[in-house]
Amino acid sequence: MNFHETIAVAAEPYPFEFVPATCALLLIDMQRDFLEPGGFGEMLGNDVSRLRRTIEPNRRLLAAWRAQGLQVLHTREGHRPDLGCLPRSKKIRGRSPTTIGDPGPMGRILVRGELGHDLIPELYPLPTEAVIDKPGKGAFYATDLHAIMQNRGIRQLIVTGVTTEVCVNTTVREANDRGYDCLVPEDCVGSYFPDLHVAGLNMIKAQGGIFGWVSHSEHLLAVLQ
Ligand code: TIU
Repeated sequence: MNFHETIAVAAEPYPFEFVPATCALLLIDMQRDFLEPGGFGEMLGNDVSRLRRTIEPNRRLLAAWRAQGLQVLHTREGHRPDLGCLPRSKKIRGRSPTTIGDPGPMGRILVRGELGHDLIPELYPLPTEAVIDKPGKGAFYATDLHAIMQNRGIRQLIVTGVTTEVCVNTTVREANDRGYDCLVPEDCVGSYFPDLHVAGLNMIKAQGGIFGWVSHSEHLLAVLQ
């Protein structure tokens, strides 16, 4: 693979012009509390198997991506231990008896430094890969992701992770408004809600790719060699 050539990757609504040198793989919130049995997600009554099906495709894509020496970024949703970056609206929304910052099954829920907040071992970052701690759903809000991308010459993102219609969608929209091109491999993103997963992908690729492109990891693996 030539790092600087433009490679057409099969995608909807039309092929994605992949330039490896300027493209990063961005894994969104593959955290224990969202994915693992016994975590916060499951505690809220969600079926974590709907997210766990994304682990293996992400593992394969990440391995192929790393093997080519391409750039990788990870995000984690969570808050400072003092909860200074947790809006009251986010704390009380949902009226759950247990909310962000409270003791949960894997430490304080969505608090930085706690076990449940950490990334799952299957997709653990290498020391060279930036981990962006984000207080919101979008990876650009109140983070240095934009600066990191500018400093590293990143203009395209392959966005994977969870959940399709929440943090993945918000991040793709934020990236789009900043002038970045995003491709979402559908097997590498997941939602607790199948209908919202489909809707989330449709919203990205509708209207000629209004927010970006949707593809499958097999089309990326086919060119990562
Ligand atoms: N990462 C992410 O999507 N956080 C969420 O809160 N997702 C939900 O689906 N609630």
